[in-house]
Amino acid sequence: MPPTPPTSSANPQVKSSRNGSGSADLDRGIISDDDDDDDEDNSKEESGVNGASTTEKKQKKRKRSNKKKKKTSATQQTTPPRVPLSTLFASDIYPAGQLVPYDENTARTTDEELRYNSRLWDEDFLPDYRKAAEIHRQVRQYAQKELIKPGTSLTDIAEGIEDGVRALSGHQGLETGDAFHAGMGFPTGLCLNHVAAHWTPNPGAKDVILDKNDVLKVDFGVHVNGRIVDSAFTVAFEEKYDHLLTAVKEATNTGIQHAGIDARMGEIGAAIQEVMESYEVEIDGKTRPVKAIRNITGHDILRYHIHGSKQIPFIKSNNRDKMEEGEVFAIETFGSTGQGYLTDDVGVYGYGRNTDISGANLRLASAKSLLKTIDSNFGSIVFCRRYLERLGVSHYHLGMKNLIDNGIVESYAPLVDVKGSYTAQFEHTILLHSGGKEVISRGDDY
Ligand SMILES: [Co+2]
Repeated sequence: MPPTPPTSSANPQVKSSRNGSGSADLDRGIISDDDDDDDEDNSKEESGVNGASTTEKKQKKRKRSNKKKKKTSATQQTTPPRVPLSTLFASDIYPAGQLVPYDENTARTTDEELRYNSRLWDEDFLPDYRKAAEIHRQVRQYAQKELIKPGTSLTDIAEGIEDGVRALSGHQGLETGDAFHAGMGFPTGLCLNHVAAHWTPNPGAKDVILDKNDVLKVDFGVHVNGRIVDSAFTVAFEEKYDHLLTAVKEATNTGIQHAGIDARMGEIGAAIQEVMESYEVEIDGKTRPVKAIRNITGHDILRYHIHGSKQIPFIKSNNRDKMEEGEVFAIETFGSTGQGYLTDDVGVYGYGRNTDISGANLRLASAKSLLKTIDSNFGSIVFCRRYLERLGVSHYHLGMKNLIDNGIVESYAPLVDVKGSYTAQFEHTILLHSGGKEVISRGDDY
């Protein structure tokens, strides 16, 4: 999910909790260079590769989660995915993402044990992040195989993804405060063709049916204790879009490759743009260059906040901000056959609470009660109308308008290039360890 074009909601808040020693997580770290851990989850688990040296701390943790597990003996994920990850991974050890050492000159340590961790993270940081990423992989791979087909409605795809995420995270989010433990990190984005970002089905609107000529961007987030994994992919059924998808996938991987401690945003953007714009596509007899979209960016991710204040452009710029150890980034790129510039469309994607502004001065009763619902169920997590309605909230439009007018809630509009154009997106979340980066959302699909 990209930030909205004019740098909005600059409310970076607290950076994740930064107490505790970094080494407590080491025993969970799976030090391997495997690209795709997905297929090996169970075998790793059984052979104990990950759990060799367990600390006292972790044993305590296991006791807590074992209670749940004994109720079921399932060891395999179901279709549709409904088995909580805490059941599938009996010791609460989740697979690491793709681990990539930094270039020698930026490496802060040569100690393997310290390399894939950071003293800036608390002991739950990595396990929570790896769990969220595994939920993302399992749900998206189910969606790719079973859900995303021509003739399916976008509502069915969105709900299929969201039902999967909530089941695997073990939190339906229906009771007050439950969604803060784990669940959706932001509303499922399902954007067709010239719609690049920030579109999700709304209740009461005419449903949209996926067509075989469509280019669909699927962008969803999973969080565990506020650690948000933000990852997206693009699906097309017709061969004519292959170059567009390849250009964007390679551009995103280039961004990931250039990311690291002290890497500068403008330089990463330049590398992304060069790869992206080396492609052209022929669609229905017309050849068009692939343009890197220039007015949205990748971004850092803070705890419970999908957007921090750092931006990673897809184009060359003089942005000299640097990446730092311990930070989390959504590395995403968008390519387009259109103008490469996005504008707001009509409609609403979702809403985000501006946690800097209090609702103490609100006068309208419907706004006050809606804000209470928002603060007790979403906090700073971006949500959409479908999420309000599944909580039984209705007649919220007037109250919402009042919250928006007072700057307490921000609403997000769909972002579109020109009609008739096609846009594509790929996105991964990366963690900057002290001696290497972890592409936490990497899978064997992308
Ligand atoms: Co994003």
